[in-house]
Amino acid sequence: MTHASGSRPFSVVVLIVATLILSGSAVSQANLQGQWSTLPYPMPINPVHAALMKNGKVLIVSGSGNDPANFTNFLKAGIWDPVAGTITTQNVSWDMFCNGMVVLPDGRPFINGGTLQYDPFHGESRNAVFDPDTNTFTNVGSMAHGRWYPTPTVLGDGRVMTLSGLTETGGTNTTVEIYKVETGWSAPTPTGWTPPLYPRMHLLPSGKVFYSGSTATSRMFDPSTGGWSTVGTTRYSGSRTYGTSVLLPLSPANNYAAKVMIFGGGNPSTATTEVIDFTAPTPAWNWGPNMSQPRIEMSGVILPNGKVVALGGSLNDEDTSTASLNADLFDPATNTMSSAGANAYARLYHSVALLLPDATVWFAGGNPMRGAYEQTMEIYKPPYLFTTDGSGNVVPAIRPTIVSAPSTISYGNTFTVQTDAPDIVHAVLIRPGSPTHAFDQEQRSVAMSFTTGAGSMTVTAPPSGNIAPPGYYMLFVLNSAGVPSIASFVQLAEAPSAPDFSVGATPSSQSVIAGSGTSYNFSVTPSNGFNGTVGFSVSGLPAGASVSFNPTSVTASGTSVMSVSTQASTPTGTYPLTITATSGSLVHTASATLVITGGPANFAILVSPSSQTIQRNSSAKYQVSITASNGFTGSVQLTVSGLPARTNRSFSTNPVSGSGTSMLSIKALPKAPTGTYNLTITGTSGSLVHSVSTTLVIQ
Ligand SMILES: [Cu+2]
Repeated sequence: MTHASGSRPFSVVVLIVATLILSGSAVSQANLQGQWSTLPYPMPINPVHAALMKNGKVLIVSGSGNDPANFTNFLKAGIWDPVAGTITTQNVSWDMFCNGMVVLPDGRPFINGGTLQYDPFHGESRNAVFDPDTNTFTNVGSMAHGRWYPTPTVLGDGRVMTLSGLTETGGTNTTVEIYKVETGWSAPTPTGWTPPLYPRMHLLPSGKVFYSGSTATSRMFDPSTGGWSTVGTTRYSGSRTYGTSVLLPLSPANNYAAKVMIFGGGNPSTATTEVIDFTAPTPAWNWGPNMSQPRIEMSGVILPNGKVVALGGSLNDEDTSTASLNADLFDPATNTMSSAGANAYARLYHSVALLLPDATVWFAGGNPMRGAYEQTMEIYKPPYLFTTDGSGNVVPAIRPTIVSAPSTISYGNTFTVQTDAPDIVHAVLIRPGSPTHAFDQEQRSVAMSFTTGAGSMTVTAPPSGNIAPPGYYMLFVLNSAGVPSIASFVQLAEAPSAPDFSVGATPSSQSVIAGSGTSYNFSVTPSNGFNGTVGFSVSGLPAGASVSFNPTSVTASGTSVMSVSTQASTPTGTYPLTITATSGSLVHTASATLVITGGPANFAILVSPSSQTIQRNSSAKYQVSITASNGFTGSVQLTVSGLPARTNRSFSTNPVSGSGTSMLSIKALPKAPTGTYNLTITGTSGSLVHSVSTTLVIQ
């Protein structure tokens, strides 16, 4: 009993010590090199192509999967959910094996070309988009010619250029075509040179697209002209066949200085790397640090902290016995390589690697022999996911959490990110990867500047599409220990246009005689969903003129009639009118011209009083007024009619020139007949004749 009771504590102690040693040897390096593990479930189709989508799931495109036996009846794609640990597969309607895949700004993977026939391989001209919301493929417009092994590249304006690939008759496609979702494919533009298959292309902040290999001569494409130029020659003398190429992380801290790094390649392969710096007056390739092993059919994955994992491949192409299982971690800040541990399975031709939203790296596939592929999948947890506790034991690092982030951000604008961490030092967008054949056609890292407040950050989005093409990105924040959050997906797009309206007046000019009226139509045209109420005012009217609007306001869209009235006294002239339309803080103006003309020269005649009563043998006096208008200066001859007998009449002034008055005197003689007489006083000036009436009563 005592013996037994004494031995039990001993065995427990041994077990604990053994566990510590085991865990120590397994993870003591994890905070320095990271940690590799193998997923407990296989990949059921050959993962030749993979793209991380906006929902965090990975689209796997296999097509015939490098097996001609599958070509007629077994064309597959799949969706891997890394969080749920599930893989679903579906059929595809044509062979997307050997396509080029990028993700459109709207989040749909775009499958460019594929396999039209095996042995010899001919290229598909078809293209399809995959909708991650419905998990369906839809064909879109075909290219002018086929492409087998093309490289598509998303440009700064969201268009997709494609280069290379074998045509439907098996030759190399030596044209560039550019796809726009709204309008389809451009006409092909000849390159003037023959690119290799799966050329390695990077959109630079300049808006130009850099071709980094596999050949020793590098080139630049200018999408604005369609022209090509040579840029430099690699120090490695051969072709870096199935090496890889990475646009190193961009940052506002150095004004988005661009460097491209190329790794490995060749057969037998090289462990060398080279870097080209586009801020140099004459960019040229310079050696970078060597990897720990040579690699052909390798992968390179950008991590949220800016480091690059170089992994997989082999010394000799498609030779698993020379597989390079040691992974390397390149640090651009120090220009050094360090160990990223070692993965377990040979990953050669048709292997793929992706940064996942949880900041781990997925490594899958490998297909050096037709009809078989590596079904295991491995996960690499980089060193930033580990730390040491107070006793020096390696333990998982506490990760910062993005509590909230907007789903959409726009170029150059700020946005708010809430975190639970007080010590965020880095915020970065990483474009989800889309690797195939040793090159990721999509991955891109763009750091962002930010300010911090209590629990929140105000982050400034990248300034332009050439720095970060439109589309979905993983947003990571990193704390002061370099530990990344799990990513939030954000869509980067042009800022939506604010609702607004425009105005116009028709006709642009109206002419009116002083004293009469005219009108204009004043229209309100909405844009971007404007539905406000617009009121009107006008300035620039001459004296005596007035306007009214009918209706007095317009909501969203419509026309108001602007009526202008004038008086005879309104001065003639040309008047520029400014019509102002106001809806809240939105103010727009339109111009119109009002021309006021005089009518023909004329005069008016008045008499006062309208009636006089006199006795016989006495006189009445009437004042006759002549008023000139529109510059009348003529002589007005005055006459009077309607007088009875035995009366005399006289005008004090006759004729009257222009405006003036004349006194009409009427004398009733002693025997003048009594009665009431209507008198008509007439003024005559040439053809202008105007009359006025008054009354004379003789008693
Ligand atoms: Cu292939």
